[in-house]
Amino acid sequence: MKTTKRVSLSALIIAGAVALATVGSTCDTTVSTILDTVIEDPVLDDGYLSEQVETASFAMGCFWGPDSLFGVLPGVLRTRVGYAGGRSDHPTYAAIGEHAETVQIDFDPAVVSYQQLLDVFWTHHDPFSHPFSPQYRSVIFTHDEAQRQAALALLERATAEDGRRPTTDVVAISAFTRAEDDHQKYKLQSAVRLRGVYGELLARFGSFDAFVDSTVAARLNGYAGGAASRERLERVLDALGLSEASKATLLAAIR
Ligand code: MHO
Repeated sequence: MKTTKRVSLSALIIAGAVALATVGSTCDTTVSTILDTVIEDPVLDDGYLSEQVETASFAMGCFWGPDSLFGVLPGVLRTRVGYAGGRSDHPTYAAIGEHAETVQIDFDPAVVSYQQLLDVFWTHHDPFSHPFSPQYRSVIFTHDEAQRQAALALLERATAEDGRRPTTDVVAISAFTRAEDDHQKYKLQSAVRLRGVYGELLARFGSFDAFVDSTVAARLNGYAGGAASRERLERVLDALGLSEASKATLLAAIR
């Protein structure tokens, strides 16, 4: 009897530890918070030419979810995931060192502002958490002085409102090393039910790198990861230039 009790207690402890570890590195996301305010997406097809392109980089835990979260936003031109903020020269997933998993976003500031991206960053992770590994820490990597000021102002506001200081660092971006191919657009690449759609995009863009850099792939990776509603998918589906078969696959796979 005693033994049974002890076993179930340790089972509980293990289950708790696993649950905590999962929370700390969750690779999933939820619907992007600014989708209610930024609605029209002029950037849907890859022929869109923006007058300006700005780049933003955020670390906020496992990068698979953030890739979807930002990729689905109007005005986002391209996303890629990689490693930044550490000291080693050629980080890889297996030898990440002190680098943090980072999503990098090219966007048209006439459609979506840096401030809006910052808001999405802020509301989709816990900036007060102490991650169990530097790989999953919270960092705003800034690309210029205006971004730095916006990031510092956000931290100041958050500290004043919450009373605690966020663990988020603000660091000028230096090297960014793109992660291995199998981490790029992970939600789209790994969805068994979307195999056909992924294949169609690879064929359309002709190379894996062109696929990664494509706006349509960024959006579809967003829908595959649950970063926007099904209703929104229905609204934009015809603008993505997909075959009827791929459209049907998407509608069947994404709820
Ligand atoms: N716990 C996750 C981490 C992946 S991630 C890109 C997994 O291995 O499934 O850090």
